[in-house]
Amino acid sequence: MSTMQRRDPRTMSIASDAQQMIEVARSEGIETVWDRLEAQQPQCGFCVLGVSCRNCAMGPCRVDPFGAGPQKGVCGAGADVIVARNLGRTIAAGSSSHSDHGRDILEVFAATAHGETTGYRIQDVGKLTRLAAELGIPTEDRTTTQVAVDLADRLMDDFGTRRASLSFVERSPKPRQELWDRLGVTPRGIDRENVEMLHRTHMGVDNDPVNILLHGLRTSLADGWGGSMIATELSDIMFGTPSPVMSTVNLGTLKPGWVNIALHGHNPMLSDVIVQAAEDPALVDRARELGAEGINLVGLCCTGNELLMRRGVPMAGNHLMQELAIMTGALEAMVVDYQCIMPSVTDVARCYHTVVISTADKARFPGAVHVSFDPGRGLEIGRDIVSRGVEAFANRNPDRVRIPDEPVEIMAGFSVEAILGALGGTPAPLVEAIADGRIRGAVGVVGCNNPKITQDYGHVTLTRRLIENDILVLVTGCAAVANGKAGQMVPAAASLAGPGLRATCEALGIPPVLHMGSCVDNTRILVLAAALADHLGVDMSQLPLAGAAPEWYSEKAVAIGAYVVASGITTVLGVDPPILGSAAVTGLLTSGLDDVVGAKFAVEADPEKAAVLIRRHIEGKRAALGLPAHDLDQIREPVATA
Ligand code: BF8
Ligand code: SF4
Repeated sequence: MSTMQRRDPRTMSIASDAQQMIEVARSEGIETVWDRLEAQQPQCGFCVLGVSCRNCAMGPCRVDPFGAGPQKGVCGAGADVIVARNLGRTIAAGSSSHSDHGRDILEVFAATAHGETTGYRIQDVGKLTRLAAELGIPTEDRTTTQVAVDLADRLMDDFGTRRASLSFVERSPKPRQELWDRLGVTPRGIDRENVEMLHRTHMGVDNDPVNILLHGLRTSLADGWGGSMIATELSDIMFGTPSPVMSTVNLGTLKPGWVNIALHGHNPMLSDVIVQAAEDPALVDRARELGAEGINLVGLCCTGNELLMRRGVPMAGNHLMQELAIMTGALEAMVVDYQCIMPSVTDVARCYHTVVISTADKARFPGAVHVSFDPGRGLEIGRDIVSRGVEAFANRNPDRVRIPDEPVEIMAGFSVEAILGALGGTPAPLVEAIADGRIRGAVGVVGCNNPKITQDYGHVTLTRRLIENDILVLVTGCAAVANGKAGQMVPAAASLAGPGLRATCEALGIPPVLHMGSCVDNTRILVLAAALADHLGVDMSQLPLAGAAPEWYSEKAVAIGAYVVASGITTVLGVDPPILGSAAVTGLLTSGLDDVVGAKFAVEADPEKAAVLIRRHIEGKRAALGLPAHDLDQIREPVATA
């Protein structure tokens, strides 16, 4: 029996649905992500520190961090250059993923504007008009179609090389724009910055680690104020701007007698038409004919967040739940688009009746059925996919159905529009609550699950400590799902918050932890921060704000962390980034950057300690703004009780 087999599931996840399903995986002999992490031990020490390089065929090379072995790669690159280049490429990969997702949405938006799609329409005409006006596109006496065509054209330009600065950069506070200009990091073209990063990190191009890292900031800004922001804004226009909605979360959202279809990945484009298709009476009748009570759609990962935010579709789980969801034996189909979908899902599905249906031509999964997405036949394809899920119900083995737990309630749908709406149309009440100290500040707790951290422990613990101390928490991605499962995202959870935050939440009927969406929707947090800064006439770096990614794993999370810091918001990571092999890069990111962009990274694996660090940071920012601030010495971790 491996150590993994002996390991207590409570050390693997704090979520009871996961713990139960880990036991099921063991009893059935099915491999999970935790088993594979164990099989990889010990992981390569050079890679952990970021000092290995395979950028060319003179290598691969590695630098000995202890000084005994080689200190340079074959080309002469030392640890600082290698670490900076690797980090630069990681940022480019993350930014590219978000931005290519944004481009896919933009292309469907453009095709919809030209009347070339089925199943899509412009749902939020008000937002379309506001956005067009913001970008200087004439709206008066023009049809929705004309405005949409111009908006699509304008945003297409943001991807290329024709502009000096991305459209949405102007949404950031003026002092921040000036700073970016001075530093030469104003993003120009979304694709351009990513391509330039790949160029700079080719052997023998940019050999100055600081110069590479500055371009890393520019690359990430092209994601945060570019590709991701386009994804969010156009998704709102096409699928509706989220407003508060109640739903449920965890594997208990799967229903025993129903056809269950999970929508997994990141892009709402196809999943939105699947939601429409699942209401088709002919498909519902067919499900009943096969003995099911109906068709139940659930979400996984960020496609799930998109559907939860806009349509209240229940959320089955976050990143580490994707294999376990299949093991319930109650999942007829897992429909995947792209990003964060483990290649292992088809292996697990092979042990059950679950059909994995891939839909993006750029993301194929051997072992899956591929239904190529074509927005021109959106509804037809949506029906085809749902129908495959319905037919799979006939193959279900009821004896293998094990759905753990009852679902937990969650409130989602906090777009910036919804938050400002709840505040009466202006950030003033929130600014006042922060100014008088009822709310100390706000923290974006975002990012993934990572099997190196007990699942959800980082998110839930950090969030709890922050709200207990009157800090409003804004969540996206898998962090949001973790908090939802823990019951921290319903209005009644205000009772968990400190007195000031509690009173504010009770007055507004909102939870102390606000679900702002998927990972591309971290841009909503940027927009909110910019609104607060503009209201106060300061830069974002002066606000009592912080970011945290307690359980991050993905390249996208690195891009997010970089643009959040480049925007002036200090960010705490719960998992070591592979940079520690370079003292220069580590020093710059965790200290030197503060003097450059007014924010920096910190790494703290223990969420109790991370909470202390963040509270001190927030009180420091309050004091600097002349707001009432707590004495930093009073901020300590709770003493552990045995
Ligand atoms: O984009 S939080 S594990 S699902 S990368 Fe992936 Fe991370 Fe989850 Fe959403 Ni974001
Ligand atoms: Fe080695 Fe330099 Fe090639 Fe990297 S770029 S693999 S350090 S020779």
